[in-house]
Amino acid sequence: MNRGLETAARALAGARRVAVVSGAGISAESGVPTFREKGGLWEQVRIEDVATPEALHRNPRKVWEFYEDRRRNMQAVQPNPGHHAIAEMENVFAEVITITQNIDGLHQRAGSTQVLELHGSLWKAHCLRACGVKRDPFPYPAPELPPRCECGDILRPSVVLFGDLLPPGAMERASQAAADCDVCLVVGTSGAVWPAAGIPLVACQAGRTTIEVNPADTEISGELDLCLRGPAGTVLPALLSRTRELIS
Ligand code: BV8
Ligand code: ZN
Repeated sequence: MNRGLETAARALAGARRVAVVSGAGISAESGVPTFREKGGLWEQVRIEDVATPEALHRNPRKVWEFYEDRRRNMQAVQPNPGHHAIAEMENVFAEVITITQNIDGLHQRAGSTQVLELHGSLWKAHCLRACGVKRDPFPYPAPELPPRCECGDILRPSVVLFGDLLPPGAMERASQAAADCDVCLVVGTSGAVWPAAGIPLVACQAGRTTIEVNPADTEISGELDLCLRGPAGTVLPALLSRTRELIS
């Protein structure tokens, strides 16, 4: 047994409340590309061209093509054992809050019910002019690109672009969950994007046990208590099964 995993399982065995902070890495084994690794999304397109409010106003069709491509690719994608292990944790602990930077919806499809989508969702859209129209769900495929709003303007993806504010209250709820948890699991995130990257640090400052699950070092590894170096799809099921052995 990996010593780090045993220590992590012992911490979880004594926990009532778990806060999970996840990033693109948890969806990697489902075949969803990450952003900043070799061959990642930001090597294929420039953030300035497809993932900022300025890009959306300058060339909404180009932004929609980027997001509609990702919605298309998601049609063949399933949650992986990492997502399922997190969903299963809701049956083991009194409270599990899954705070995700991902917009793919895979945590919910795996069965997680307490999911906080910090960066929005590929499956929602709302009026660019903010006439109040929200489309939830906004199913794939979009009827046209960019899709029309009833008010005559266009719809935008309900995704937090670089330079957008996070959804109102999202950071407060996420920070509260990190401060109140017994254990904070940080899975598949490089810790590069703010303010999401600061959430695990709230758990650290509150003296909670923080456990990173990632094959590689990240920008926040040095702040965390335990780093389990491996893919989420292998580490999380092993961690959950060892924790259950210790609890029973
Ligand atoms: C904002 C939606 C107020 C779009 C995304 C300081 C404070 C506040 C803001 C800033 C700041 N400094 C800079 C900023 C601006 C900016 C920012 O953080 N820029 C970064 C790049 C420096 N932040 C913002 O604009 C935020 N808005 O703060 O508003 C404001 C406004 C204006 C000016 C100032 C303040 C909004 C940020 C949200 C942007 N939208 N996503 C989309 O998805 O298309 S962010 C995007 O990056 C995704 O959400 C993604 O999830 C997220 C983080 O990336 P990761 O998930 O970590 O993915 P990454 O590829 O980086 O890493 C993958 C990891 O997985 C790796 O570690 C790898 O080792 C690991 N891995 C791989 N395989 C596996 C694995 N792990 C486990 N298992 C495996 N099998
Ligand atoms: Zn409208």
